[in-house]
Amino acid sequence: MRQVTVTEHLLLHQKESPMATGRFTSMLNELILAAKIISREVNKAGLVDVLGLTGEVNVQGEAVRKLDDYANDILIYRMERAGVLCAIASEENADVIEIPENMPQGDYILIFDPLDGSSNIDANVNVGTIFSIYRRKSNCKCGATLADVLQKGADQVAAGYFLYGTSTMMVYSTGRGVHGFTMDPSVGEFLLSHPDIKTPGTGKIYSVNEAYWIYWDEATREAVSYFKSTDNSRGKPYSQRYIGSLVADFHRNLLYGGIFLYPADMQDPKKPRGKLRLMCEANPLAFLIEQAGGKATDGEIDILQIEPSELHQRVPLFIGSRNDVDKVMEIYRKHKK
Ligand code: AHM
Ligand code: MG
Repeated sequence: MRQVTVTEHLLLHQKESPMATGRFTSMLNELILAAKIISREVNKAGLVDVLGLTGEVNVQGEAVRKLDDYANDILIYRMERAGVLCAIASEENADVIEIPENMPQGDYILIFDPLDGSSNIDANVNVGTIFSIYRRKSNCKCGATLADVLQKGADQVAAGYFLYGTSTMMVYSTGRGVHGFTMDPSVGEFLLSHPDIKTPGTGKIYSVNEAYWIYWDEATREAVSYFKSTDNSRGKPYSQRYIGSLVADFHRNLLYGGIFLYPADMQDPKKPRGKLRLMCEANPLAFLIEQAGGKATDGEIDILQIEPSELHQRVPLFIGSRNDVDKVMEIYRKHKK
């Protein structure tokens, strides 16, 4: 087998990087193992219904749980034992998860969305795990606090996602390009399949839940109209694609070029700042898109420059090909005047 595995890639590619420590590699390996377990369960998801195992207890006598809870539990269990973290934060947990006192601690902080798009699972639609890694800034050997976790996206040391789709993929960056790996199930390894991904400067796809048009402000409506009209830089409408799994919509647009929009739904009292979370969704994807030559903004400022004030804060998100994101920002600026 001559293909490059993730660990090999990390070691080769990051030789001069501070990330080339055994500790970072072992953290990533632990994350990969958790993702392989989640992938296995996601692949079995259809069988659960077919075989009628949806009762409280499955044939092994284990309780059948929702897959997003399962993914969350696996990630927490494995990662708190990795010996390199001082804190974990998950989309599914209200507060920062401390590393138990009897476990070895490190200075990395891991934030994740365990199963993004999980409402799509029963329809066999792609879902994924999104992750973001920081280093603790304070020197204290004590447990990390919320203040340690609330760092801006630009301070991430690595980010990525696992996509459970037609194949299982891992896409990650440590700030030296974006690299994609595809799982070869016959050997159980992620093999380098998409080295140094660059996203096109201008895309041909826009992805938004247009049903919320009624809730949008004029700037958002004008931005979406731009992508639908013939009066844009392409001289023809973009294609509209929306899966409803951020990680899958992002992955497709990363490869083909395009823009994903989840604006503030101004008129919807439930989503005045949109739906997506800064820390576990927007920041890691913004880190990746910038590394791939694209851009991410909340309409005004770069996502990576936003100082977080709470763990689960929501943020409007416009992310993708640089020229398309710039166009949205230009329209927003015009409307602010
Ligand atoms: P989730 O984290 O509860 O799965 O919600 C986030 C998901 C994203 O994956 C997706 O982009 C978005 O919700 C879709 O929301 P909507 O149905 O409002 O378009
Ligand atoms: Mg999500």
